[in-house]
Amino acid sequence: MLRLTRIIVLAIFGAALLPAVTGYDAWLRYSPVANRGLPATVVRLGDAPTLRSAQAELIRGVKALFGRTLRASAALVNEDSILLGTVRAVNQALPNIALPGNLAPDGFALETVRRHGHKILLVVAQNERGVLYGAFDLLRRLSLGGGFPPSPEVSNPAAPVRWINQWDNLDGSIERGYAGRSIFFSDQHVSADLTRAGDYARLLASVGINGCTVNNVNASPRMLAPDFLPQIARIADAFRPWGVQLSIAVDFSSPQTLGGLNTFDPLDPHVAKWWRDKADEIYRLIPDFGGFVLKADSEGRVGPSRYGRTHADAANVLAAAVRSHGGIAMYRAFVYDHHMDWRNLKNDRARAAYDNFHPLDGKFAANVMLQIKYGPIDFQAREPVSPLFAGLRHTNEAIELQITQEYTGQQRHLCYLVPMWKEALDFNTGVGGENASVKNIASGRRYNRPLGGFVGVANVGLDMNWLGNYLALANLYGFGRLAWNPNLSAREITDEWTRQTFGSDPRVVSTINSLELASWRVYEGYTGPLGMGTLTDILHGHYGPGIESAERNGWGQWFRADEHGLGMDRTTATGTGYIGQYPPAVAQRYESLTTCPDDLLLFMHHVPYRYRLHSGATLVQYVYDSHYTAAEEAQSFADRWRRLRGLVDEDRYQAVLTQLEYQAGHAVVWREAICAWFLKMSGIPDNKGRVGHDPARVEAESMQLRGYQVMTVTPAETASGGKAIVCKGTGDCTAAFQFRGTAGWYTLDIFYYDEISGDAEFQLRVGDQTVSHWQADAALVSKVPNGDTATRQRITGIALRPGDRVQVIGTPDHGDEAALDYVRLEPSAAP
Ligand code: GCW
Repeated sequence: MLRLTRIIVLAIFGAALLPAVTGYDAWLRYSPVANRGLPATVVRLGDAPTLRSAQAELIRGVKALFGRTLRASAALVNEDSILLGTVRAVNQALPNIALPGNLAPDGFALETVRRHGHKILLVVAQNERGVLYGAFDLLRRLSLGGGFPPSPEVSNPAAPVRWINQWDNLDGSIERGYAGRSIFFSDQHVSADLTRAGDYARLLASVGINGCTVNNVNASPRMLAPDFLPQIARIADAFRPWGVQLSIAVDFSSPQTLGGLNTFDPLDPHVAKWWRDKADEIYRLIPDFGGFVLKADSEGRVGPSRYGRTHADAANVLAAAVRSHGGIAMYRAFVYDHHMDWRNLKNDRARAAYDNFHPLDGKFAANVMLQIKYGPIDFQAREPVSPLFAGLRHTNEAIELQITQEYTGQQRHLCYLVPMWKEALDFNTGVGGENASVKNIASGRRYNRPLGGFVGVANVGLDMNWLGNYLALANLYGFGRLAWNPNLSAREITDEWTRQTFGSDPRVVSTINSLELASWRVYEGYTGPLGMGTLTDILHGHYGPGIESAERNGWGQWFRADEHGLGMDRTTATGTGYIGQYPPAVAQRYESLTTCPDDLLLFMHHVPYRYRLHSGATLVQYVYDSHYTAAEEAQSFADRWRRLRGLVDEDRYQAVLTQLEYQAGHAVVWREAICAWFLKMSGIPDNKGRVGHDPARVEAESMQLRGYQVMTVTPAETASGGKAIVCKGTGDCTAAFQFRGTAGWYTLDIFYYDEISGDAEFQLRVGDQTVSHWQADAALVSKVPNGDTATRQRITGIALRPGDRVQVIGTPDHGDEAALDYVRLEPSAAP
């Protein structure tokens, strides 16, 4: 609600009223730093839109950083200057200067040369887009307190394809988007105002991203409609100054549904012609169009199987249509059967990508790329790398990473994914040779492929800070940096991002860096550790705990728990044989319990609850411990952030604090759900006595209720004791109890449910005094009390005396029934 008000206020009053700091400029804030003695003029050799952007961006950045306005020139001047140009243009202008010979497309060099006694700081690149990247690189150095490098430096991208996918629908919604509506579409049209699209392209260009697919891979055929393409062309126009090539996801049945043909068989010549004509039509409108992205035969999408054709047939017909224009066909390897029989212990969704695509290696055209999710399931908090990376030699590959935090806390939880991506990228696939890492395969280096790349599903939205969470923007930044150079370390990337985004105060930098870097493992620790899957509700929001939703259905995200143990047996000896899809070196490590890493244990093996991990703990005790430790760490995030008060501007300080406090509460919800479930399933108690035993808790259903009714929550483990209370009418309801502890200061944690339907209100009263009042107005993904909506309100510094009457008063609103689970009272030090 708050967000919405803000957007409306901004829309009405325009940019002039922007608060001093929003996330809008993300890491491109250019906060003032000490001047590094730059010359006064910036010369641009040429007229290309990206060159113009490079010059304008340098002027903008330097003005913000140093408070001076560089003079813009379109021709060489006789004074010290910054010179922007391609190798060709610079060679012409300065014929006697030797330029670096090893520049790849989009790569750039920074080099100082002399001309008539003047110093020229060269930003030179193989193509114009590279010059823009060089300008951003220079600005990054300046923002971080550095200067123009003293000796020549060359920077080439790891791979030619560095793309973003947006899962935007034409009605303006975004599949798995957590930051508001689409910046591209509304109401079946391209939005009239595309300022945000241009500003997004600027952010992308600043980290070297050169392509963006603007619509959902679950694509609408309307994308290709003749009246729609000119609208799409407007987005391409907004991208072009930033060198971001537009591409679109297509519906494979388009030749029939849109084109009126009686088939969409990829081998039918009429179909092939339809795609060719369509591509020609697109290129007339968008000469730098990037190509097509296709999700076929997956999750209900139609595909070549309809006609008994292969994925190669499908990919190649699209590729042929765009080939003469220099476009590519990105074919998603996320193909699996979501109606699989769970009773068959040999069935395994993880096998699908390899089983489907490995036999087709070598059958794809030269301008096809297979876009492969990093893991074999679906962006879980922990997965092994997909065996398909090693399973292809004669096919162009791209690795698909997910910036939008679908399964990793949906930007409400801090979960910084760069460390996870680094693990995947650095993983040695076991194919042999020096370049056997996933990053070298995906970038095309291992097998000298013509194409290779990185695709990040970002799903930014109209929210002022793009991803709806200040700290989550590090994922977008980090994706771009890794796509450019996957050899950067997570620490380097984080440090760059933090300092550009929050300034260089060492306390701020070290706190934010360490929160970011710890966050993925913490998230994993309170959700589903040991490779068991995230344990979220996979049938609905993919957000809160929903453990059994993964079992006994066709989706194949099974972890196969029973009263004896859990885990998917994927061994070749007794299991699904998935492990055999890896090259022998890797397969052997996973196949044996002795060498399989604990982090992936349950992904690879089925083991009993009392199985001992390498760490020495039993499986079930590890699950308990991991959840308690990680939930405490999540709480420590909020506590550590609090120490930055006054060091970070108030707006961002408060917004991040609110988010981290919410996360700490939800981490407890996760802990409680998973631990209760494991206790019930295994019957093995926690050896530290915590699980199922919390004397500090007063259950709502045991309070004196006025108006409130007791309900059974599903799944049971998402409410303490399986029950909550709801207020069904329109008036207030009250739940009260008498405090019986010792007199002193207390922290009260109120666990309630914040349903999406309305904005219920709560009051906490002690005696006759209202000590806290809050609204349940977060847009959480469910309408009922469950793991998605369970929320904690922490109220500190309350003095209680024996006999005090403590009351929670709930006011329902539009179907949000002010549901309450329990109140926890924890003695605290005097505030
Ligand atoms: O992760 C799953 C998502 C779907 C998505 C699909 C995919 C766009 O839950 O929403 O569809 O992956 O990647 O195609």
